[in-house]
Amino acid sequence: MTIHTIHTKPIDGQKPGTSGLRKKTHVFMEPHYLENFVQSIFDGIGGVNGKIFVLGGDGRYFNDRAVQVILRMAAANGAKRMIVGRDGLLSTPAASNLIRKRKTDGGIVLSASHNPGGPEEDFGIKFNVPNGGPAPEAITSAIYEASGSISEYRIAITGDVDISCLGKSKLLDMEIEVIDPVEDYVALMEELYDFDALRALFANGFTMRFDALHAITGPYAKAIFEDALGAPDGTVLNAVPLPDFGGGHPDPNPIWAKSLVDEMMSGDAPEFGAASDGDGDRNMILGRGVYVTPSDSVAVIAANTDLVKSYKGRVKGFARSMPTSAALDRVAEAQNFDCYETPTGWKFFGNLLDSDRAQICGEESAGTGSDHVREKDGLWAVLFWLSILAAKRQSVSDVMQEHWRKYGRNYYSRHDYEGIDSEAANGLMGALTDKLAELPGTEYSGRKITAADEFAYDDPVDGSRAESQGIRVFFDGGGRVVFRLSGTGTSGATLRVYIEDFESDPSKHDREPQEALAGLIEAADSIAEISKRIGRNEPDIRT
Ligand code: G16
Repeated sequence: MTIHTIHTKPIDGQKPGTSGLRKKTHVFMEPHYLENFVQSIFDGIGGVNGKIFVLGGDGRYFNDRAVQVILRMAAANGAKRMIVGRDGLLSTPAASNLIRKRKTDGGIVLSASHNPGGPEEDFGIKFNVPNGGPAPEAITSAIYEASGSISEYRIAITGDVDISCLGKSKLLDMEIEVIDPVEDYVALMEELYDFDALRALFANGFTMRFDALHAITGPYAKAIFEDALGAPDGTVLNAVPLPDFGGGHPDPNPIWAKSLVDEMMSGDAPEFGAASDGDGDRNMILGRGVYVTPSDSVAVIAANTDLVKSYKGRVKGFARSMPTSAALDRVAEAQNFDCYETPTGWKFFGNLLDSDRAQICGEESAGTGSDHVREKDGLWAVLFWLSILAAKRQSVSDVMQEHWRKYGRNYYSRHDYEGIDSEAANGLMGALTDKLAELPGTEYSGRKITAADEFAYDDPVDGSRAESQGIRVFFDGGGRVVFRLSGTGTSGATLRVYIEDFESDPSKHDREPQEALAGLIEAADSIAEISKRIGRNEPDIRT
């Protein structure tokens, strides 16, 4: 076996976005593309000589090939050990857990999350740091810089490594340890939650559906809900991970998990429904006849931490991304806790969790999590909800009504305009930025604007500043509209418009969100000239 040093040239566009580098799969499969980026990760973190890493992905098309390349490159670059999920599989939260538990120097996670998979669809790769979380901006910038000056990469010339069986083997001097991708994660969940109480819930006939959308959480969900907690076979749907996720988008929202939503809205719906995404870090929560927005979900979790043994009495702070609704802030205020507002991207929670300033975090983009790992965690959120339902002995709908009665309701919706022309999208954001100063005091759809700004974040722990993180427009009465461009798409641009309004009167808590928000939706269109600038009258997705 020999080490080859391959001469290469920088490839444009290897700039990590909101969560790692995401491109069309065929782009990753072009000569040197993956290799250049992997070597840039290695160089950007100061080399891998003598270091230990976790490696795995969500099983999407090209996962198997990429794992082999990364193993051969890690060995050629002098890594000491790679801890790999069997068959190259690991959910994102499971990888985060392993990085922390095994005290490694970080990990490489292969996923494009909720984006579809397949030769014509998306692939992605991200580096997680030793705390288990996504690399912060300073590191992603160093990786990007390395990609801009790369002239060679090192790779071992050898056949494929067998990673289909548990155990240890060697590649050059590097040890490869193949582990069960599910085991450590299930053990962590058992530490956090009262599995006896959850078993009793199912033993009493509680009904649930979990849709794994043919993505990575299938085996994890089977092991937890059906094997460990005794839920009947068939509780977990679409449990077999497929390289193309069965042709769908592994995105747990009312569009891509429509059949689950339809079942939950039907007459004989189970009591609880949930879904997760491609790599297992996102979640969707449903009850019989009710969809819980991610912003409400994290608020309900935050309000009920004392119902879960591992959180009782030790939670003192929350964090949410800026576009997430202020429902979480209301819980924090009532409990006299801190609530941090960060830019979009789980990486911004890392310092807050590490410094124990926040213990529960959430994002409107279906991400909820805590300090148990440093990624958002879909199944963790589902188990938290199950624990709430088991303790309160209430339906999801009753939990929500009670929560809104106590804290008020933040009506919320996100409108996505996908695949739009990048120039038009940048033009829209630029024009909005230019008119920020003149917005306060003006009225749109009968609502007065009280403030408008471009969001920037100063990290209270390391003092770093993140600028240009989206435009916020505030209205009287607690209304808000936020505009930003997605950092996870792979074709054109995606404009996200986040609309929120506060209602304290319980007699008005039963409205349909699109209807409750109609005035602000109209205002958002006028302020940003959406239809005029991008030529669309309707968003592609409303969550
Ligand atoms: C990633 C990040 C999240 C972020 C989401 C949406 O999620 O980890 O923190 O909220 O993207 O980002 P954007 O609005 O820029 O598309 P995931 O699940 O895709 O890794």
